Amino acid sequence: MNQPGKHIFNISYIPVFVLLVFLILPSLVFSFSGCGLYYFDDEETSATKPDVEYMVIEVIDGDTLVLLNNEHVRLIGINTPESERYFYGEAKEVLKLLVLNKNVRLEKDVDDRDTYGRLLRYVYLGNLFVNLEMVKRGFANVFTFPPNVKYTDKFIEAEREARTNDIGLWEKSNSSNIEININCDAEGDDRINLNGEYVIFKNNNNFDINLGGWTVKDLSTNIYDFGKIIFKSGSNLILFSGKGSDSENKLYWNSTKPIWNNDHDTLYLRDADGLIVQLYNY
Ligand SMILES: [Ca+2]
Ligand SMILES: [Ca+2]
Ligand SMILES: [Ca+2]
Repeated sequence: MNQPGKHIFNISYIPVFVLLVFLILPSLVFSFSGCGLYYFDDEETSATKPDVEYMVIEVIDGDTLVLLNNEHVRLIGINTPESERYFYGEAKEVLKLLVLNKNVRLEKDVDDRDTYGRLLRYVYLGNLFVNLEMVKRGFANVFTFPPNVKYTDKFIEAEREARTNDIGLWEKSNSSNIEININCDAEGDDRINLNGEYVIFKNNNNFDINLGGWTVKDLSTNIYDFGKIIFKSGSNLILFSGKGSDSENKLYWNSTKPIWNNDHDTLYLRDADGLIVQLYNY
């Protein structure tokens, strides 16, 4: 039974077997499937395969969650308020209600992960498209992460509807009569001439406003907090993007980079309760 010769014979075939299983078979799958890239991609993202459900064990904020396998997932195409901002808590609660302790499916666009190592995904609960639902309910605004733009049109349409209905983030302030003009393209290089970028606000309300707690935000995540200054009825106020010392009618963002994109951007002006005063699109 234990003939040494046979034993040696068997061992000598192990490398051939290994070669067959680990090199030849996968390459056959690779070439017959006709989607070699997808094959490798799937290996990379073994944490999230299409049509597999993943349990959500934690919701970090309105657009980030954690799976049972400890992967952090950033919901793409949308953005919800950061902590200590209005509607941060509400947005987080809504996402919790939707997905916490439930099984979700994930869909990738172009990029697999962001620079923080989070998976960039569209999230589905059954047939419910969660990213879109957050926008529909007015707790997220559209935020594209190029080249991940597969559903941008859907998100824009949903945001338009939420805005029209004044829900969530789009609830309107009583002091909405503020006129806005933006000089988005500074003379020369915007990155050098930061104060060549500015916004002019005009208070067309027939009352003065204490701007304490008011904010200006762009389409990205830049936010400016107004101090407790009085914005007189009928007067103008200029907000420059760069550095400087505030005076009665001139305020400085003190940003180190340009705020107002030259091609297109959106300015959200919110009052101390976080309600929308004015939304300026260009
Ligand atoms: Ca310029
Ligand atoms: Ca600019
Ligand atoms: Ca911007």
